[in-house]
Amino acid sequence: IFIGMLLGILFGLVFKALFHSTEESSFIIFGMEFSAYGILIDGIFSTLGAIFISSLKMLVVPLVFVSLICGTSALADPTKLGRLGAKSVGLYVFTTGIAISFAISFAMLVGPGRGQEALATDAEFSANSAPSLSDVILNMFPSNPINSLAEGNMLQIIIFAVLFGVAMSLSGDAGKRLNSFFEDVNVIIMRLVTIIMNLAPYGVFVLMVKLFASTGMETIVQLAKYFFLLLALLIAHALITYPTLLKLFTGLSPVVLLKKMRDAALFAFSTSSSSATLPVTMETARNKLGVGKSVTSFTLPLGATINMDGTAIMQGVATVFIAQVYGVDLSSSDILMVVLTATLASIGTAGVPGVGLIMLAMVLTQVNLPVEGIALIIGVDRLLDMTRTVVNITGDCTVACIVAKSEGELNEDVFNDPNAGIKEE
Ligand code: DAS
Repeated sequence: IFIGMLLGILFGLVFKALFHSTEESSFIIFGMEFSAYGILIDGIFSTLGAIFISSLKMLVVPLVFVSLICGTSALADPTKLGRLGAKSVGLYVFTTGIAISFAISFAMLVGPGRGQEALATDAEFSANSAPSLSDVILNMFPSNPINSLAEGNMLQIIIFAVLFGVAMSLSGDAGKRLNSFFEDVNVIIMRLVTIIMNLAPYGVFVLMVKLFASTGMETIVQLAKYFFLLLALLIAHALITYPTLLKLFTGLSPVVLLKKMRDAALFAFSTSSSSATLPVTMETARNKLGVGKSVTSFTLPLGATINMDGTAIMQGVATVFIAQVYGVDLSSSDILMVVLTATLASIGTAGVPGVGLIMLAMVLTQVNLPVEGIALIIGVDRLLDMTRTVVNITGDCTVACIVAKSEGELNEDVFNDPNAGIKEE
């Protein structure tokens, strides 16, 4: 994808240098005047780019609906939920809320997307009349879930999927049969995500050509600001927020936790998948951090599904960045909507590569921003995805330690033993 982006930028800049105005780019055939811009950039590249963006948007509703049902029905088992679940879910949502609030605040402060005149876009932006909080809450509950699915009303889809999943978990065998059906559908949808992500290098290439043939170097500067701001926020969340919470809630040494996370962090970085890293995360928590079995086997699988602070940080920064590039001022109710949508969205999506970007399409839709804005950042997303996956699992382990300590299920001798869990050579 990164190479697709570089080639697209290069081709776009060369095309802009050769035909910097549409006049130079025109030619006559059979007495008719044609423009290279018209045929190539506004025609072929624009159409192919739009097809790629639509294929990303196509996945959002089924991905959120099915993975949320799977996630909720597996977790909402009342025998399991109880105190342990309430503490885990509470801390996960709390850390995600901190993550996205910091992300949005710094993105609005630094303003990575401010600069050249705003990119033109054909998507009209309804000036968001600030709906009252009660309207926002009321509108979250679907009067007709089929309509919510058809319209892609994501907050309503999320609420319906969570309620449906809870009902399934309370419905004995019927719920179990339906859960295995949705698990199978989830596998197919994840396969679809992989197929679409395989098309990404080509999609990014055409999107970058179109973007850089019409803009130029300025956009690269904005992209660099976005990249480094997001990287800094991800690292800050992992090295400041989590250590502070660990110290505050347990008095344990954050340095020990981060050191023992090394193997799991490297695995998460290389796979970009919290789910794939889960076995390593659980082994680390159990054998190196001294987290008890019941906490390890409940809180960590829960975290791999519902706790994606790194992803929420990306969605906060990316939404503000795209709004700035398109010259849209996000109102306070928009900001609230982004926090709500990104926090709820991060609850249901499985930890696989690139899923955060597909969820971004949902957040952008929810605040009427053009999903095409994803084209701006998709080229640099892979490295950021690897980094935010590390943040996601670090959050999971931090919460697991806090919950274990509060349940008296943390073996501090193991936690403080530098050689704990190291396989005897
Ligand atoms: N790759 C996802 C994960 O596994 C994160 C993301 O896509 O944002 O956590």
